[in-house]
Amino acid sequence: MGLDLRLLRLLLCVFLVFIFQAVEAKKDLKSACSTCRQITDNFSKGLEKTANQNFGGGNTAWEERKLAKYETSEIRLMEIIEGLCDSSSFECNRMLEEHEDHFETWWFKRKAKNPDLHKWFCIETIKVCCPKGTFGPDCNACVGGSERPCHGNGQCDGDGTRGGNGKCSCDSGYEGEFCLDCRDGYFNEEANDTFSLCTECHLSCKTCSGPTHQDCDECKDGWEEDDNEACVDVNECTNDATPCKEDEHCLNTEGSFSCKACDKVCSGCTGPGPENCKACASGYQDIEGNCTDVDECSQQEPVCTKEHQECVNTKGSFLCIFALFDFPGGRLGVSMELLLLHLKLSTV
Ligand SMILES: *[C@@H]1O[C@H](CO)[C@@H](O)[C@H](O)[C@H]1NC(C)=O
Ligand SMILES: *[C@@H]1O[C@H](CO)[C@@H](O)[C@H](O)[C@H]1NC(C)=O
Ligand SMILES: *[C@@H]1O[C@H](CO)[C@@H](O)[C@H](O)[C@H]1NC(C)=O
Ligand SMILES: [Ca+2]
Repeated sequence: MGLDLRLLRLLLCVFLVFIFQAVEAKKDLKSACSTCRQITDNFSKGLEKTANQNFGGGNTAWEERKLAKYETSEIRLMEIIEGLCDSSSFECNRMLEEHEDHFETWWFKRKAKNPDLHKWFCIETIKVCCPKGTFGPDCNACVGGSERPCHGNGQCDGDGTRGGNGKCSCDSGYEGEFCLDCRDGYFNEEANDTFSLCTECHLSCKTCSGPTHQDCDECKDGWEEDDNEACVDVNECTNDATPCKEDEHCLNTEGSFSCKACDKVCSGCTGPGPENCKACASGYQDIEGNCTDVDECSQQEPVCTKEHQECVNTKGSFLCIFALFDFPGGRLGVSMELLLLHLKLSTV
């Protein structure tokens, strides 16, 4: 029993490692192709950069006679190769080192017949890439065919590389193995066996068969069908049971609603500002429909009762402060006013 179990575990481990390596290898094949493409792209850039160049130095005439023309010279090739890889790009330098002789072969022997370096080098010679629209070790056609992979509505996994599985990941709005179906929230504007155009529904529809709010099959949350079977906004704010908290008022929006804080003079409100209070917050009183600050300091009953205390009215409240400003020369009225000013600035 114990031995069987151990064997089973070992097999499982081997299996997992195998799978892991397979996955890694597939990823490697994709990135190898992308490295190769960068190299050949940089080769084209190098060709452009050196297009109008000559042999350096003053003795050009002599050198031109002595050596091959610069255009097809080894010197030009070396100059181009030097600029292919960034020194920090490990993958690039490794690939270049491994295959540098291929560049010489192409430069001196194959260029005329195979002017497309990417095709000759990456696809046909070192076999890390595939032609566009194909994928995998044998460059098989992507799902939907190599002409229009995924019927033009998605990305074929591994497209143009020796990796991937050729399956589609569809663009937004499309779904299905072939990216011909429309996702919820989109409708088919045009379709045949090989072509599909999905367009977004009206924002009120969850699903639809056309572009307007009358073409919805089902309304989105926050919308409801009216008498004409069109989806219209639900006004959440007319409901008796308001969806907002007590110190908030409800604001209806298209497809939704929001809750906004009441003005600070209100205790509950039906809208913004001090004019929509249901009742006044404490420290405020209703004066002809407006919630107005109560001046506690001018009430008959004094609110600050300790010795040397002065009452200072604030919006919605009041303060009792010690006013010990009795100097030998008398009270400092100016200082008191400054103090009040300061208090107002910091409490309003
Ligand atoms: C291609 O050349 C550019 C500029 O010389 C460089 O920044 C880039 O890293 C090169 N590509 C690679 C893969 O090294
Ligand atoms: C499908 O529709 C597209 C776009 O209208 C058209 O180009 C294509 O020829 C059609 N294919 C078939 C098989 O009808
Ligand atoms: C209520 O307050 C507003 C803003 O301060 C003011 O314009 C309005 O005249 C006031 N209404 C009454 C009835 O006092
Ligand atoms: Ca609404």
